[in-house]
Amino acid sequence: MTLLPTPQRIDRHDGTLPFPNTLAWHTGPDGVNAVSVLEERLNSATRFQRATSADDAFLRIRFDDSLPPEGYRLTVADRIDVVAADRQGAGWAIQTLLQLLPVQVHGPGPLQPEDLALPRVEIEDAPRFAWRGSMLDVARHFQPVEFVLRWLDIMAMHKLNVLHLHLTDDQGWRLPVPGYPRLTDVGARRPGTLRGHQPEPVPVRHQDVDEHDGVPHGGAYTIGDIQRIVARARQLGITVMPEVDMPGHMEAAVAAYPELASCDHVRHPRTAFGISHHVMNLTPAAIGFCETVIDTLLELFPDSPIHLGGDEAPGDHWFSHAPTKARLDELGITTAGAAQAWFEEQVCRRVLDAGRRVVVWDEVLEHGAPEGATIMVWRDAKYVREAIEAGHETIAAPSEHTYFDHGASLAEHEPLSIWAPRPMEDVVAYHRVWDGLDTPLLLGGQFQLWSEYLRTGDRVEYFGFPRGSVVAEQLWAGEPKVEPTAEGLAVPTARLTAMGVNWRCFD
Ligand code: TNX
Repeated sequence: MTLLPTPQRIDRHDGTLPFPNTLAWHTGPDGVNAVSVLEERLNSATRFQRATSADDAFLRIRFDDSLPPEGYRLTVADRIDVVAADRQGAGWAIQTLLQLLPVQVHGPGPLQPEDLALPRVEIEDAPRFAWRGSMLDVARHFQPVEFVLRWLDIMAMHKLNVLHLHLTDDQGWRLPVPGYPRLTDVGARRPGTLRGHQPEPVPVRHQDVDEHDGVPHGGAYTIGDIQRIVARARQLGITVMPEVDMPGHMEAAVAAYPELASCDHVRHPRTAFGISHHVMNLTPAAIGFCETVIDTLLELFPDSPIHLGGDEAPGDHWFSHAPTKARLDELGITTAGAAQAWFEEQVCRRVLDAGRRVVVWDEVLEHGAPEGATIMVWRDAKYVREAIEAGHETIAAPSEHTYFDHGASLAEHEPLSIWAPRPMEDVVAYHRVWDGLDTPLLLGGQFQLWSEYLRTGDRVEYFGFPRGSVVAEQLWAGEPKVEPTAEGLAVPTARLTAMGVNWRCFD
């Protein structure tokens, strides 16, 4: 039995506990979700029933707020006892319980009731980091709501608790915004996609490649879709953090509403990738648009942090776009860096004033990030320490360890992916990022699946796992405890197989 992530402490005792044909459970209102998750997985073998009293229950969940956040104690003796710090802790105890059962409980069933027997154990557990995320880029290639819901199940199995949904980019806008129907119509459909690989960025300043394959690509979520995602995530103990990238990576929005443009290049969402110079303008109307989008995010994603992007926004057009130039002159701003800093101040303030955490990419640090903004580091792990020294809460998502749009190998049978590979050695080394860093400002980290070259859900899974499992392990346990080899990960990958995940086999 390999539990992943590895719990803090596990004591095994002799013997097993068979499951009853009808499982009686007892808990308070905060434990009901956790029971429902267990029931979903086991109901092809066992009936679930609320017990009349705790004494009659086979499964009991109670709460003790002296445990560390998200922590739990799980005892399997003559019955199952869970003591959890909070709702999430109860959910993680259930995920651990599922991992103590045959791997087939992660599949669609049916299960033979007599196969359900638990080893007698006592487990005490809590995560090293409060932020354990994964990022899906549904902007470059759209994924239907069913895929996102399934992804949440895969995350929960790994005790990952933040789904970062990258909802908008140059290539497509997937977020419904009341009053702006063209965003999810014009802005959600591109006429084709770049053939082959994006040309090397340097020294070519202008990376537009207008030629494409002529195969239209599109899709957007409805408000109902978003509500389903948020509700399911909540049931599993996961927060969904939406990202709307601004003021760069906005060609799709500009295509939908040309008044947001800073140049006249954009006719439709971008068909190529790379860094676009066709950023949003900085007129009061454009800032007003961003504020409406932010208000929509605050409403559709209650209690969530809000990610406002801020990466890769070359501002050269701001000085050739007369209305933006006039506004910047008024403000006495003479450089693109200062202009972006001013922009970030406006938009981040909107989120902070609503009492929410606002997250931006590490480029924003360069010209002084707004006070109170959380920095998500991607370019290089060295910025983790820089962000912390500047007093910001920080999330470690460094490309060199956690960008899984880079293939696990560049062997010739592998699918085309973005530039350099990210082999397992680089993933296992992730925890060195926080070596000797003992500060509450480091919230945790996440792995990312940018989807320029990941066109289908199957591809996202292939690039995501098992490297994502190794990140989840480090964020929970603080370091990699399971051997990241075919043997070490045999059981965790068998669980992925049971779920039907298209994970990548070892070389
Ligand atoms: C950089 S990470 C980007 C993304 C790309 C990614 C590809 C970041 C904030 N910007 O737009 O998809 O590289 O690896």
